[in-house]
This record gives sequence, C-alpha cells and structure tokens, in this order.
Amino acid sequence: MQLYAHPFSSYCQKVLIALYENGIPFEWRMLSPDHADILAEHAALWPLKRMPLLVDAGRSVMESSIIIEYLDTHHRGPVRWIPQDPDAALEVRMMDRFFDNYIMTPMQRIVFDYIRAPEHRDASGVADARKLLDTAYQWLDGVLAKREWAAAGAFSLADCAAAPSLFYADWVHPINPGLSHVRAYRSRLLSRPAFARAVDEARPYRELFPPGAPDRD
Ligand SMILES: N[C@@H](CCC(=O)N[C@@H](CS)C(=O)NCC(=O)O)C(=O)O
Repeated sequence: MQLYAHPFSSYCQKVLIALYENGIPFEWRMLSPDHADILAEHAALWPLKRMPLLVDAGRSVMESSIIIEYLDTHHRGPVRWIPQDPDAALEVRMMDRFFDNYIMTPMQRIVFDYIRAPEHRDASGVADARKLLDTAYQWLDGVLAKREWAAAGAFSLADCAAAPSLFYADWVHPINPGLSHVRAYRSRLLSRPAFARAVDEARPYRELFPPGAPDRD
C-alpha cells in the first residue's frame, strides 16, 4: 500500500494512527514541494489534491474516515476501528463526524486565515470558528466525564479523529483549564504510542505551522 501524505497534516495523522496501531506496512509517498513527481502522481489520482490518499493494489481510497474503514475491512488488525454492533458503530461514526466537523474544521479555518494576505483575512469567520470550538469543547467535556475513549468503550476511528484535531485545536484556541475531561483526554491521546509516534515524526515540520507552534507537546 502507498500513502500519499505529509507527517504534519492533521488528517494524515488521523490515518497514520490507524496504520501504526495495527502495524500495517505501507510505503510513504511524501507530499512536499521537494517531490514534484509525487505531487503530480497525487494530483492525477485525486484532482481535489486532498491528503491523505491511500492506494492499495491500484485502488485509490480517499477521505480519512473511509481510509480507516477500508483498513478495518481489508487490512484488519487487533484494534478494530468500527465496532461490530450496529448501534456502537453509529456512536463511533457520530463522534468521528463531531471531531472532523466541529473541532478539525474550525481549527483549520483559524490556521488557514494566517496564510492569507492581511487584506483577505476573515475576522468574522475566525470569530465564528472560535465560538464553535468553545461550544464543541464544552459539549465534549460532558461526554467525556464518564469515558476513557471517545465512543463505544474502546479506542476506535473516533479517537483517530480526535487526536490530531484536539492536538492542533488546543494550539490555536486553548482548551479552557476548567474543561478537565477534555484536557485529560487530549493527554491520554498524546500518550498513546501510535499517536506519539505521529507527533514525533511531525516535529521537524513545526516551523511550518502558520500561527507558530507553541513550545510544548
Ligand atoms: N475530508 C478530508 C480532508 C482532508 C484535508 O483537508 N486534508 C488537508 C491536510 S490536513 C489538505 O489536503 N489540505 C490541502 C489543501 O487544502 O489544498 C479527509 O478526511 O481526508
């Protein structure tokens, strides 16, 4: 299998967690300006040019959640990403959507605003994103009060989505110290070896973080 990805990308880290947890071998296809050939291959396979993209025996699989479901179906390991029970599976998929839509998306909106020329900055869009993060953090704190992992009582697809989204969201919009369950969950995710490995591999790229990476984590 080949993974078109960059180590510092949050959605790529989401999939790397799933690959590393189950020790699934793959070939890195590094998406960076230093590898024009790989960028061209990626653009030909997926004109939307979003990463990650998995290619397995010539079959392209795009979208991080779908890639992880694909791994669960075709490259199964000890950690199952979607539970067998249909209701538990719904809970996992719902929390995966929560992290992508209400943590990752507003986090990216804030980050991307830093890349824009000052005259094209979107102050009200950023304010909306910060408000959404505050509401999402607050709701999540209640959900996590009695949970170790995000859904269905085990580490799952939802935690793969949670780890990089909370990691970077806390950098751009710190989680209020009063939200102790979310903060403890973020720390638990950081001590999970598969995510710790992804974070370590991305360390050399921290200078790329548009708002500037904090000196922690
Ligand atoms: N819904 C996609 C989102 C992927 C995504 O937005 N990836 C970012 C990197 S974290 C990307 O490719 N950005 C490049 C761009 O926006 O052109 C998924 O779940 O895989």
